[in-house]
Amino acid sequence: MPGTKIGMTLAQHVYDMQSQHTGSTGVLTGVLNQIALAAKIVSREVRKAGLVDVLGLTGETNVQGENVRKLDDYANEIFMAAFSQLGHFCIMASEELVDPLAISDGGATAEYTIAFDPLDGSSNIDANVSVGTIFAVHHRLSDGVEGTPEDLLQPGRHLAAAGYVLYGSSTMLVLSTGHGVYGFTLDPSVGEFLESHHSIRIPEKGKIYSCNEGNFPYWSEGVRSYVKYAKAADPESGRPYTARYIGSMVADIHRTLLYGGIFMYPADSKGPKKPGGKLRLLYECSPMGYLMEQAGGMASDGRTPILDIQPEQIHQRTAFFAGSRDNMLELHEHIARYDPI
Ligand code: FDP
Repeated sequence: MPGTKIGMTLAQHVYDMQSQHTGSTGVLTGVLNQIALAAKIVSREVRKAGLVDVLGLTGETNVQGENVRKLDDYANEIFMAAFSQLGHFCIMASEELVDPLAISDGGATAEYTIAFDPLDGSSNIDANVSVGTIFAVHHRLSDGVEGTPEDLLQPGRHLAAAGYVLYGSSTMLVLSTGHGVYGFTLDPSVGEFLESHHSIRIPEKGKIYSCNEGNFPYWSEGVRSYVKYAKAADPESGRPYTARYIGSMVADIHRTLLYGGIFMYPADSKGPKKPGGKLRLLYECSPMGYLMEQAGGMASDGRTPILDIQPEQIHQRTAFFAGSRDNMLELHEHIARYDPI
């Protein structure tokens, strides 16, 4: 009917992007369909978490007499099952697995690797705060039947695709295949992710700083100096900035992408176990850094672009800063001035 518009589905978007930019359409479309399917299943469970008693009760039995599991275990199982099928991936790494899992089903023709955090921010879930899934897809390097850890240990600069699913007031999948950042909202009535955010661009400068300021005494001089600057009154330059911190990375990054500003999880001297920061390079910072750059923003560890860091371990942690270009440059200035190398 003339004038009637129906949304662009995620599958159609990936197909179009691939045919426009690479001339080949099949495999990455299949990969992202698989991610979307798993996201829909996890979204369904997240939505009924409070009702069916799946919150934080590993090993217990619910009223139906079924075994109940923590939602992050469940999400991990669903995404692993999705990634094992179809023969696209030769190896996967999950926040929930100590070691990567090599996959032989696709043999030498499995083109991709995937690193993911199945349910990031899960410490928030019992309070009904938004959580998310983060994923990072690389082309494989090896050519054997199974992938190797080296296939996973690639810098973010080489990503083939990355994104996150935010289980918030609606479920959204935000994605880049290297040609901008696009957002898709799940329409539960038709069971499809429909394009809702066309070519997301982060504002060049934002007024929000986002960090766990309870760690202030444990940060470096440069980071402390920047946070003092962010909240100092200087109406001419639009300060003080506003503070917002959800404590759930996917939700904080999503807000930062849309509204601008800066998200920070600096290294701190609080826990000797995590001297380099809390967040994980491979399946948290690298994919989020990729989205930031693709949206016109920046992401770094305070000096080096996150996408240029060569990962050495699967669960490696890093300091992480991401956001609007101007805010990131301000931060870098403070770090360069006050923190000796
Ligand atoms: P969580 O521990 O709840 O899983 O990556 C872990 C993460 O959440 C991020 O989602 C979040 O940004 C950060 O940790 C919050 O850490 P703090 O509680 O130390 O602020």
